[in-house]
Amino acid sequence: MSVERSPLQRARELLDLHQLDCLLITDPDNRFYVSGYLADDHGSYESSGVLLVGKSDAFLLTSPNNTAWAAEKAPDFNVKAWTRPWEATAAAIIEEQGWQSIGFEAESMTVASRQRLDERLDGQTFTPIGASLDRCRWVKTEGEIERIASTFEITDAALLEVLGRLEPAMTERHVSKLIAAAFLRLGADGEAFPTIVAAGPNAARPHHLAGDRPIQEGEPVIIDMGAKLHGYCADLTRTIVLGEADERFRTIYDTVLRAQQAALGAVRTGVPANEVDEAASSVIVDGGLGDFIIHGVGHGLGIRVHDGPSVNKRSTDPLEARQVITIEPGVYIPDWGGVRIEDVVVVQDRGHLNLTTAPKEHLVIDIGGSKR
Ligand SMILES: [Mn+2]
Repeated sequence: MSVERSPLQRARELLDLHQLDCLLITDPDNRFYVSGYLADDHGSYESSGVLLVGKSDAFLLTSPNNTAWAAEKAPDFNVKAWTRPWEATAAAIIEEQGWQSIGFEAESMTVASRQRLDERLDGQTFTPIGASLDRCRWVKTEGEIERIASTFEITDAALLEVLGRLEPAMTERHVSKLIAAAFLRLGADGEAFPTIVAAGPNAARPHHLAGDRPIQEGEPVIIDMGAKLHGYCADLTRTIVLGEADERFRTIYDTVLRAQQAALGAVRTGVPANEVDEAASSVIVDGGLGDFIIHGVGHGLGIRVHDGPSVNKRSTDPLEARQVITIEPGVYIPDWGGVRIEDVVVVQDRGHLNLTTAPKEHLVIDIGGSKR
């Protein structure tokens, strides 16, 4: 039986690795990951909390309004109400604990925060820890995998529900709003990102924002959606056609689907991520569509919808067990549209566990009575 290390234990391992006395955690996603305290931050100028993690003591600093809530969510932390600015409270704790070498997150610590700490401290060294804490998030605990799986139950059910209600001439935005409403009805906290509904030529842009275009029969429609629940994201893409799909769509769809199956088949512990990308892209290249690949096959997913590891031709890092990654090959043809098919899998020693259950074969939606 393997003993799973908690996020807090993993954060503490970084103290030894970087020879630090404490970590000052300012990134909101890492704060949630390490402490369990999930709160909305309104921007780098208005944090909802920061962590100070030492070898034996760990502190969560937050506004006096939030301390009771934070203490409930972060039982391993000594929760302290901050006095503004929070750097004054952080500096006082650092002094009190006698911490000399402090690791910080350069991506989220503002220059102003850094200066305010400097003004209040004397002689301590501050060392950026790079992405080392972000990287801890790449490999999930069993509890995290369960939470991600529940976001997929909602996401997959919402897709099926909305596909059953699609009609020609509905706008992209209308469909996007139906999906958001279905998420809430099914118990999600909200959307992990604004749902992409890209019809016809708009489907040639991977991150098209749902707009006013009415969906027309026979054109490709990319729907990219994900519920958010308890701080974790889902990410699901399907490409559908309302009414009848023509030969061109069927050929392209079939190629992308075979590419996805090849990539899924390549996933397992120890395989360099770029080999998974290559498994998909070689199928697309063989199908004569190589010029229309514009992104890597996948990315990590969890607290952030786009997280590590990247799964593209530049990422040579071997996949690790319990990483959660998307497998989403796509082709994008200007003026015509595109096809993308996305599932999310847990990397396992002998393959993968697919968290996505939404169908992906024959996604041509019969429009029944409304079809002329
Ligand atoms: Mn994705």
